[in-house]
Order: sequence, then structure tokens, then C-alpha cells
Amino acid sequence: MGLQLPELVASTRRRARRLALLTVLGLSVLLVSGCSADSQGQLKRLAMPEPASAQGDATLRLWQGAWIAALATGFVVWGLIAYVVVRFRRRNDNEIPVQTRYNLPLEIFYTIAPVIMVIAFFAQTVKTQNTVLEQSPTPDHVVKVVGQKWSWTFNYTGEQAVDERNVYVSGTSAVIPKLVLPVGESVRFDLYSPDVIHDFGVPAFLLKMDVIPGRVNNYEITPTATGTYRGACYELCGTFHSRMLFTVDVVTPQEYDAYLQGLLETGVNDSDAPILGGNDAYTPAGGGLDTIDMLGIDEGDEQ
Ligand SMILES: [Cu+2]
Repeated sequence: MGLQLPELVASTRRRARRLALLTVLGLSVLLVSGCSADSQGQLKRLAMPEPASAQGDATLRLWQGAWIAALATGFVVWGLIAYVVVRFRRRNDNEIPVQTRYNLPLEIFYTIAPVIMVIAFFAQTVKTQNTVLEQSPTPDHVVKVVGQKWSWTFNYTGEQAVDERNVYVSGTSAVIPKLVLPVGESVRFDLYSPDVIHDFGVPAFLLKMDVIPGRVNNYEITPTATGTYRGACYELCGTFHSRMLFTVDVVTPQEYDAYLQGLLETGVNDSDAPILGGNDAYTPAGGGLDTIDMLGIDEGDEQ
């Protein structure tokens, strides 16, 4: 004696539903148990790096807030879709449901609601931007950063009491330069480019800015944790954009002073004035090894 067809369909459906529920439960348990403290932190920050600058917290809050607002909206929309799908699904009677052409209050609602959302997002963004771009009138340090094809030059201008020398480090496409910063002290980056538009940023600081020829942009950060971080160019600037990497060492103020003193003592890392790059787009700002020669390419191949 077998089951009748409708009963069979119903029991199969029940079984499939139970299986789906178990799968979701199992996957959730697996997902949560597989999380280390580190990845749980990442989950909480919604994949943002842990802020290593005083300015980063505001950016992180904006990011998290935007996700919460977007998810809340998503749940309402997904809930409504699920409700409509179930409530108005096709029944056995093959009857076509009531056809409603438009509903004025609803249409007014879904015109106004997104406008309100955009205004809220915009206001929060402007507020955050004003916070992270705030500058002290006299930052503890000023680093003049040059984005050149295809690396970076860091001028620690006016830092050295000895003869008021400018000390600097200049990278090339083959040598990744290092930027050293003291923890807990404010530093303003003045951004220069002799050639094309680059973008100077360190993910852990949660801040970046365009480096535009003929215009000196600047922003200020205060590193909050010692450590080594990665930095890069964030504007697709040309052929060797991908080589515009740098590392950032955040150290104690004493180590910072010792580092600058060490640079001065090398005898090749100092100059009368900050090195800001020549008019020739191919001249590395530091005047060190010629990038193009080193890579063995023709200037004609450029861009
Ligand atoms: Cu670049």
C-alpha cells in the first residue's frame, strides 16, 4: 500500500524543508565555530582593517552604520518579497489574483523613502569627512610626500635641527620605500606629484587622498599603534601603478628621532630643500636610480 500522490508530494516537501533547515543550521554552526578572534573582529568591522590612526575610528563608524542601515532596508525589502511570494502564490484553482495597477500612497512612499535615505547617508558622510580631515594648526610633523612614476619619496622636512637639512627617502619601481612615523604624534602629509594623478593611502589609517600635479593636497593623521603597515597608490595612474607600494613603520618617538638622525648620517639622504620631483615626468623625485633605465624599457612604450 503506497501513499497517494498528493500525500507523497506533501511528505517530500516536508522532508526537503527539514533538510534545508538542517543545512542552514549546520553551515551557521560551522561558520561561527571556524572563526578565530581575528576573523571575528573582521566580521564586527565588516572587513575593514583595524584602525591604526586616531582618524580611522570615524571612518569605521560610517562604514558600519552604512551597512546596518543598508541591511535593515534589505530585511524589510526581502521580508516584503517573501511575504508577497508566499501570500499571493499561485493556488490550485488557477485563478488570477486581483490586478492592481497602481497605489498612489505606496508610490509616494517609495519615491520619498529613498530620497530620505540618500540625504541621511550624505549628511553622515559629510560629517565623517569633516571629522577625519580636521587639521591642527601646528602638527607635530610634516612629511612632504611625492608620488612619482612609479614610486614614492618621503621628505621629513624641517625635522632635523642639524643645519636645517631636509632628509628624505626615495623609492623606485624596484625598491619599495619605507615611511617611518612616531606613534601618538600628529603628522601632516603634503602631497605632490610631478607627473600624473596618484593617490596616497595606508589601509590601516583608513584615510587616503589624491595626489594631483600642480596642487598640494594634504591630510593629517595620528598613528595610534606601533607596527608595520602596507601602503599603496590608490589611483590607476599608469603602466607601473601596481609597483607604487610602500611600507609604514610606526615606532616610538625616540626611535623616530634616531631613524631621522641615521638618515642624515648616511650622507646621501639629505638635501637643502624638499625633493619634490622634476618637471620631467620620468625623473624619480629622489634623483636616484633612473626608473626607466632600470626596468629596461623604452620611453616610447610608456603609457
Ligand atoms: Cu600612482
